[in-house]
Amino acid sequence: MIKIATIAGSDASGGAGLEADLKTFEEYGLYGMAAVTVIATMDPDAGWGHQVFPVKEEVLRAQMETIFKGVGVAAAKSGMLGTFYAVEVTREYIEGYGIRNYVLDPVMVCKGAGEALNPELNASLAEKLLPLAAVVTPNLFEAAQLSGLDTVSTPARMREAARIIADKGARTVFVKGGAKLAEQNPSGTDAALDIFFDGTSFEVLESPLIKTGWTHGAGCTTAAAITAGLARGLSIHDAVALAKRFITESLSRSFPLNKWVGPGNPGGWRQEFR
Ligand code: PXL
Repeated sequence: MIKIATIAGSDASGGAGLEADLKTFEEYGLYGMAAVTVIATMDPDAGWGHQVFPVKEEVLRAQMETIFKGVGVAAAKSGMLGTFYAVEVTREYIEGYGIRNYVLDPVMVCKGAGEALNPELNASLAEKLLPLAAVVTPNLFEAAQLSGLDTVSTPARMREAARIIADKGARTVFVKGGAKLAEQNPSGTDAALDIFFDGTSFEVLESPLIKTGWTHGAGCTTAAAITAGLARGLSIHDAVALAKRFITESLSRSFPLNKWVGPGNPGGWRQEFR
């Protein structure tokens, strides 16, 4: 059995965070483990507003010992870290255990939460974790934050951001244009367009745009799928390309949880066989 880990927040609503990661790992036939960094909750009496409760450093470290020292992994990803010590602990274990298959999902906001959670925290994440990442998976907002560009809203800007982010140490960069790019560039957009940069050349990855409002957890699922592909021995490029197919399938079967939110459906493809 191939073992894999996520270092991420728990999303109590189940669609994003480590819940999305573990569901995705399962679909790839892997044994998934999780170190919880924060617990995110949503308030049904306050328009689904998010609250984030960090897990104590001591508790995070104990989980990391269990996973990295106690078991060992073929690959790992990080998602919402939420604190400076979570960034530092992640760096220590990924570096200390020589995890080459490390995917950095630079989670800075929850969808709908609006703005960067904490610019200094994002800077720390960039400094400490980008140099360890086999792949970093920013959306357009995160690509702007990581690159320092004002806005990233066109494929040309996505390329420019990817190059800057690679210069900061990431081995490869996967900038996700997705539905956001299509929304911002409404002329002739039936594609979800993402860009992969391997440090030398760019590749545009396109799939049919799934027109749904229910996209909660799409970023987590994409990064988890890339990590799972790496754990299974795919090249970074092939892991990214397969993850793009996986998220398209997942989103094509997304569904609402309530009036505010709906997740993708990583295991949905199996329903065809039930
Ligand atoms: O989708 C970003 C995200 C990541 N991680 C956790 C979350 C969210 C958004 O809600 O709750 C734990």
